[in-house]
Order: sequence, then structure tokens, then C-alpha cells
Amino acid sequence: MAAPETFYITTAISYPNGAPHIGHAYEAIATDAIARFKRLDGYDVFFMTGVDEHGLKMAQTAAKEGIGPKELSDRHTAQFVAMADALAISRDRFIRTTEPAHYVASQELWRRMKAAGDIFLDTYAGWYSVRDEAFYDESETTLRDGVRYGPQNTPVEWTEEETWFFRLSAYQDRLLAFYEANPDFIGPDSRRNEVVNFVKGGLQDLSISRTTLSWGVPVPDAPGHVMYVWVDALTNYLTGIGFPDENDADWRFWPADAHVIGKDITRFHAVYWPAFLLSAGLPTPRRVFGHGFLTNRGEKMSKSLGNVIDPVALSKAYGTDQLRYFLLREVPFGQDGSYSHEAIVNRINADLANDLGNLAQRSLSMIAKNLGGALPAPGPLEPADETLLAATDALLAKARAAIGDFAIHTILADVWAVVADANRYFAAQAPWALRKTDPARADTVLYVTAEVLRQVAIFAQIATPEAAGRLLDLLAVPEDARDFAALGPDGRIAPGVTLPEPAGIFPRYVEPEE
Ligand code: ME8
Repeated sequence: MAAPETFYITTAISYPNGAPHIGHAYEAIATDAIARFKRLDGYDVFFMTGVDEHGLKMAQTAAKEGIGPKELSDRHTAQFVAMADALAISRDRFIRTTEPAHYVASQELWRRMKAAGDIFLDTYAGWYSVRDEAFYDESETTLRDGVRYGPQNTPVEWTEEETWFFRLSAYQDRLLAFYEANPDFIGPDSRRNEVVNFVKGGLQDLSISRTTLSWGVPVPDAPGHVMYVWVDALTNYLTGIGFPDENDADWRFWPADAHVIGKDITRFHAVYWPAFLLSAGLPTPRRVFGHGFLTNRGEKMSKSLGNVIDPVALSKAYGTDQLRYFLLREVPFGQDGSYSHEAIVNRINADLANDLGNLAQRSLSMIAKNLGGALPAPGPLEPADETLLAATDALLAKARAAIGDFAIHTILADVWAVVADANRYFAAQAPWALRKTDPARADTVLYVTAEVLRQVAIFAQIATPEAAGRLLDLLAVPEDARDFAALGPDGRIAPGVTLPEPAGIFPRYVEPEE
């Protein structure tokens, strides 16, 4: 048998200059769902997330709090790890950019870009946004009430110092040719046009070191210089799989299949990153996907507005699976989305508790009560049975097509459309009435329902891993028959097995007492 195909997927690495917020949670959950999908579909997956510890923003926040940047990072990194645990993020590696291996990797990438003739010393004079950790051309800035802002509405300040530069201007044509040859490199399509237009507008050489800051990776052979934070940050994707040791077992995962990031950092990933890699003679990632932003009832979240949401508190209030399902199902992946208490309660009670939870509870308790828990064998199938099974068996092909665009919301919508079909089928067939008039037919209806639940639960593992696992337990599906290879007619649930005592999988959300 051929070795399974590799699939390397990453989130952005977050700045641990504060506690994680719902935007960080959203990115981790979406990337996790894609990683779980690929694992279930037989890929050899490596999924990495982590923190971006260097840079001016970290140094300035630490100074304000009167502590060192490493201490600031340690404190908040622990919160990012706790968030990953609380949200069932199935990462293979959580990377920190202060790891010694990351210094080695960043310095090696630098040396290769320098050897290619792309790094030179000059004086930088221009606008810098600490909040974005980004340099902007004056034409991208605007002056309001005496304060100058960058394109993402963060204040910029004038900086002038001797720094090392990356010859980005030399990559304009190569990047345009690269986008042309790799039409899927940037997703969704709307972001692709933005990037192409930005590159067509002309690229300035990029300042890639600082002397006014010591919190960073030292530039090789250049005392007093640390790397511009984005150079070391992007390199994390190489460090995590063993670079520069090309004999490292994990190096087989390069190039990455997908960097999942927020739309605000598309430029770094879709312009700078491929240029650095082309310069260093390394293969480029296959895809950069810029997801949308989450807002609180349409309002941008900010510490000053006091509407920053703690994702760990949310997962405790609603349940981890419930929060994951809501974010994945509600927000078309790639678009902006909004969070509200009403919207999440509605999804929990309608899709999870009513549609899937009740169907499982009603059908499984009939098997328990009427048949002593033994899964009945089906009799001859009628058209209604065949139609429902055909719709269920068709899900895998649709899901595979959708995952190509990372359309997780579409996959869940398709799976839950089958749940709705199954509910209509169950109500129309009325197995509780058939039990008295035609018990063999009641058995067939219960068997078909259990088989649909089996396949639905296998898919639901990407969004609601814990509850889906419990549903598969209730259906006595063996551990080694829970992946996509077990979907479809060849994996049909085996009649005769004794099912465990049924229990609820998705409780209704009830408002806590004041
Ligand atoms: O940008 N909704 O770190 P970060 C959705 N360290 N996503 C959001 C969001 C929101 N409201 N706010 C932020 C950085 N994000 C860099 C990345 S990668 C080599 C270095 C996303 O902590 C944001 O777009 O500011 C990014 O993908 C991630 O959260 C981390 O943001």
C-alpha cells in the first residue's frame, strides 16, 4: 500500500501580548475542523498552531506592565495553550518563537536569502504601525486630527534607522507569474484580487531588521540588529517541521498545504512569505486562506469597548462542541461573521438538541425499550428508505468537493440537511405506530435511522468531536470504523449488536437563573 498523502496545515501564530479572544478561537477551531476532516479522510496530517513572541508590540506591552517581554509571553502563552485544550484543538505541535530551534531556523533562512544576493544594508525612513507590526507607504496612510493612520486604522509613527533590507522589488514579476501559475494559492478569490493589485502597484524593498529593539532573533553576523518580527514569525512554519534539518522525519510535510490566517495579514503571507521562500530556494506553500473577522453583534471587539469575549468562558457556558458547531456552521468560511448570545442559543437548540439530539434519543430509546437494545435487521427496503440512504451515501463526495475550498459551513449544512430529511422520514414512517401494525417494517425504519445516524456522527466528528464520539459509542461503532473509509454502503451498521443504554448527547440550552 502506498504511504498516505501528507497534509500540513497551520494557523497564524498569535501575539501573546494579552489573553486570547474569540477571533483567535475561531481561527483555531476552523483549522482544527479541516485537520480533523483530512485525518478522517486518510491523510497523514500535521497541524500546527502557536505564539509569535517577538517584536515591538510585545516589548512595548511588557514595558507598560513593568515586566520583561518573556515574562509577558509566558503568562499569555499559558492562556493560549489552555484555550487550545478547552476547545479540543487537535494540534500536533504548539510552537513558540523563543524556542532555540526557531532561532536556528530563522538565521538559516536569513543566510540563504543573503547568499542569494537579496539582503543589503541601507537607511530606512518611513511609517511604521506597532499594532500591525507593519511598514506602510505614505500613500497608504491618512492624517486625521493630527494623527496619521495606516490602512487598518492603526496609528503609524515615523521611523528612521539603518537596517537590513530584503530586495522585494526584484520579486514583483516573479510573484505575479507565481500567482498566475498557482491560481489556488490565495483564497478566497476576493483576497486574491487585492493581493494581485497590490503587487501590480509596485513593491518597495522591505526593511527586515531593527537596531532600536533587542527583543528578537539576532541577525547573523550583524551585531546590534534583530530581525523584523515578521521575518522570524513566518519562519515558524519551517521550524515546526524540522528546518533546516532536511533529514528530520517531519520535513516531509513541506511545503505546507494551507496557512489559515485572518484577512488582515494576507499581505505578509501572500506577498512577503513566497518572496522569502523563492529567494531561499525553498518550495512555496500550496495555499494561503484568509478567513473573515468575527464581531460582537456587528461591533468590532476592543479592550476599550469592553466587549472582548473570553473563548474559554464561552466554551464553559455553552459547551465546547456547541461553540465549535456554532462558529463553523454560522459563518461562511472566508466571510466576516457576528456573534451573539441569541444566535448561538438558536443553533444549539435547533440544530443540535432538536434535530440531531432528539432523533438519536427517540430512535435509540425505541430500540432499547422494544427490542432489548438489539439493533434490528432491515427487511426489504422501500423507496423512502432508499432515498434517505442515497442522500446519506452521497455526502462524502459533496464534502470532499467542499473541503477543497475549505467550505466547512457547506459540509455541515449538507450533513444537517440529511438530519432534517431523516427527521421527516422518521415522522412520516411513524415506527411507534408500525410497532403494533407491522413490526418488521418498524424494524426496517429503526435500522435505516440508525445507519443514517452512524454516517452523520462520523461527519460530525469534525465539528463536535466529543458528542459525535458519544453518539458513535451509543451506536456501538468500533473505534477503527469511525473514519471516512467506513462511510457509504460498504460500512453499513451491523444488525444484531446490542447497543448500550441510550443517553442524551446534546442537551437544550436553558438560561441560567439570574
Ligand atoms: O497577526 N476575528 O497575531 P494576532 C477573526 N502574530 N480573526 C481574528 C480576529 C477577529 N476579530 N482578530 C485577530 C498576528 N484574528 C501575527 C501573526 S503569523 C506568521 C503571525 C486573527 O494575535 C488574525 O487575523 O494579532 C490572525 O490570523 C490571528 O487571529 C492572530 O492574530
